[in-house]
Amino acid sequence: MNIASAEVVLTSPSRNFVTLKVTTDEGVTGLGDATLNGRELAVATYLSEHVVPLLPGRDAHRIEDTWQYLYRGAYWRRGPVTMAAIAAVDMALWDIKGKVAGLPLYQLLGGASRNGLLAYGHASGTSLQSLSESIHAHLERGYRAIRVQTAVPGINALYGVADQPQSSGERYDYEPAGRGVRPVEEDWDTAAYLRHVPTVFEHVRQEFGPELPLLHDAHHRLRPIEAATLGKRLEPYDLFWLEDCTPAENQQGLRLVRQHTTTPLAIGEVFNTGWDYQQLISEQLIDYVRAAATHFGGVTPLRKVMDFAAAFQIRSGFHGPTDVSPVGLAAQLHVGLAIHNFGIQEYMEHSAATNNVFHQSMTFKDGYLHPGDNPGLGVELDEEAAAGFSYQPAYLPVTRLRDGTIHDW
Ligand code: GCO
Ligand code: MG
Repeated sequence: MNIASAEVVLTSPSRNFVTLKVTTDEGVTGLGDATLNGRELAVATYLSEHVVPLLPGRDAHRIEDTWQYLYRGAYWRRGPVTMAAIAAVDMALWDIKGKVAGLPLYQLLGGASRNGLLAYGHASGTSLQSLSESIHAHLERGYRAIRVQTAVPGINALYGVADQPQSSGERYDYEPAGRGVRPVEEDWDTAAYLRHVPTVFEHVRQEFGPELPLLHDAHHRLRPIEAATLGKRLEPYDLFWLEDCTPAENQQGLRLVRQHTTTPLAIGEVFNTGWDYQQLISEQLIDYVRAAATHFGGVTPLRKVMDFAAAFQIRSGFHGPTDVSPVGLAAQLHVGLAIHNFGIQEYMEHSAATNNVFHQSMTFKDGYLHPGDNPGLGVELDEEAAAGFSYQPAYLPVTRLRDGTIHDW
């Protein structure tokens, strides 16, 4: 069975998504997610100009060979644009293989290692009171693990923080990419943040008790010694993890953080290959792999990095924001269900408009996700609905310090 054609679909129901649809000469179709938040058109062009023309005539079953062909064949390796494009092809071929076999993808990866995937939701608030309301609303929706983000006194605008809608049951609707031709600018003050965050967790533990798994994302904003300080200050509140405590390009910086704190660390949503994890995993500098199938070259390398991590008792915590499309989310749910070293899955819930474009077999029940048992990935694209939403420029924010210096965010 050969690939007959491939097509890039751009749609923007409530945010932009780049999807690859591969069709075989037997009429089987597969979907892949290539969404790169804020740089969508670069991946769409990479795919349509440099990848789609290479696909017709290739054996649709040779997933590993096609992955290596696109990765090694380009000569220019790694990078988010390249790896998102390869990811889309890889996912689409796994989707096809599952459909041909009549099996959900997780069955092809070894079968289920558990009944469902523990998911964490995003609670946040501009005040401690609205944060509490947001946590309550998430618990009512069934979440059993919660990421906690709040506004910080002295910082005017902070990414990832919004109030929970008042009517309970309503979806927490914070879409981090702001539509517009330029990014919005936010501000940052590390000292204010380091002072404030422990008081937030003190409040949350007092109200919700010791058992609820709590997570926090520092979003690459700290230097290693500051990250170590935060990890230490948060130890009394027993976090499930502290995420992206420092930008991980400086991998040795994690040694310093590790020497000072036992707060578990999660890193890697911006990584795009297993090599980015080499030192962090082999030196056991992290506890959770944050990669997303979409930005990491697809199902094939995600499975490989988790097998590498397993040797060091490191678990998964795949990146599942709303800018990973339902196709990308499904891919990592199948991997998460199959691997032994699953840890937790991020889940932000796509908007109703997105769910009308991408029909998902995935379920969320009592705090657990399951990819469903439809053959392949279990996601169908409604192309007519997709065509109703054209691409709109949207960017992640830019952050500056008080004196105007650009900062990590
Ligand atoms: C998370 C993330 C996201 C990213 C976003 C970038 O932990 O979910 O940090 O909010 O910033 O996916 O596109
Ligand atoms: Mg994050």
